[in-house]
Amino acid sequence: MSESTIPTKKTNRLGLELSTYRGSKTTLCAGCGHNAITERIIDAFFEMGVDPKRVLKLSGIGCSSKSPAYFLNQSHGFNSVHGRMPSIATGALLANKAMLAIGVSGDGDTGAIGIGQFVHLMRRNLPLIYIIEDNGCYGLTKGQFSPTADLGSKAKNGVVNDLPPIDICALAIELGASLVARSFSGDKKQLLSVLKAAIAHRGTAMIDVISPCVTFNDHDGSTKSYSYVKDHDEPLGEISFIPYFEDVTVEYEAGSTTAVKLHDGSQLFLRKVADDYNPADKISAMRLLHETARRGEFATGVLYVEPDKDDFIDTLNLIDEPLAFLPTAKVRPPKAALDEIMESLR
Ligand SMILES: Cc1ncc(C[n+]2csc(CCOP(=O)(O)OP(=O)(O)O)c2C)c(N)n1
Ligand code: SF4
Ligand SMILES: [Mg+2]
Repeated sequence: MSESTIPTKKTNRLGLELSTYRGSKTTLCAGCGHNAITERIIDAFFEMGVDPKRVLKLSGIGCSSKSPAYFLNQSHGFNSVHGRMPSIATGALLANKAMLAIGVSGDGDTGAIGIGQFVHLMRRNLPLIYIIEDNGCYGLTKGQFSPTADLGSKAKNGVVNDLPPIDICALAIELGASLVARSFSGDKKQLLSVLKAAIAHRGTAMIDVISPCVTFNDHDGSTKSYSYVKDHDEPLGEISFIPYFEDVTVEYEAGSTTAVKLHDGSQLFLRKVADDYNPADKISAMRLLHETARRGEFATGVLYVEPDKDDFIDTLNLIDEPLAFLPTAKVRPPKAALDEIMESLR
């Protein structure tokens, strides 16, 4: 299992140790990409100094969906039904908009049984970090192809996948998610920066993390194996992230770096991105995804970001106080108020 790179006794800006951000011991296979993602989530929440009691962890069903048990064990959690995490997240955030919500799903949980809920989640831009631990197969049920498996990719038993994949990032960009990224569980530095940007963002941060399944999908002929992904990873540019609470002035060469100011004031710097790439432009992002996919490559990094887009909670124009804390007298209108509404409908 990939270990955290942070010395254990160090404390963050809340005075909390890294151990506060850990969860139960993993029960996933040794070497599973999902374990490395868990470690980066722990590091990201620790380094951003997020209060674990303010965090809500959600998931569906699958090996990936077990992951929230392995991080932030002081946070609230809801391991939901297969493919139905988006509606649980929507309800929870409507009830308490002060929570910072992180959902972990799988390529099967999202792209197969959950695709209907996923597309409406993306359209709504709910303020949620949505991570897909993408191994191109249903790991928990012994490695069948999932909808992100590439055409022509081979299963361990030699069966060839004869269906084209869904590009989850392209779908999320098209539908309205306001931060869309792809990363690789084996790229610690990039994944950590992407996760911190997602914590700083307000809106749906959809992160597709290629996460090899060592037990069922790590052989020759698989396009989601460690060796294939290492050889075909095309990072969009180097990413650095400066949180709002660190007053660091970064010097960068104009023209070679794109700077993005996120919702909480944190800054994201994308270095050495191609001149014609604009992460605020959907067409740039879609072109990149199509061109790299045609070459059999994975474009990784922050592909698209729209920091100021209204999220679902903003569009509902809710009162400031989270609904969950309102007294009954406020959430249950008296009979007279209901009668008045009924009368107005006559
Ligand atoms: C309603 C329902 N249908 C089918 C299943 C069986 N099932 C459990 S996990 C899973 C797929 C998981 O794949 P993925 O989301 O990619 O997660 P992974 O295990 O690969 O991380 C399936 C089909 C189920 N639990 N519930
Ligand atoms: S079966 Fe695959 S996805 Fe599931 S824990 Fe093992 S390596 Fe990970
Ligand atoms: Mg999977």
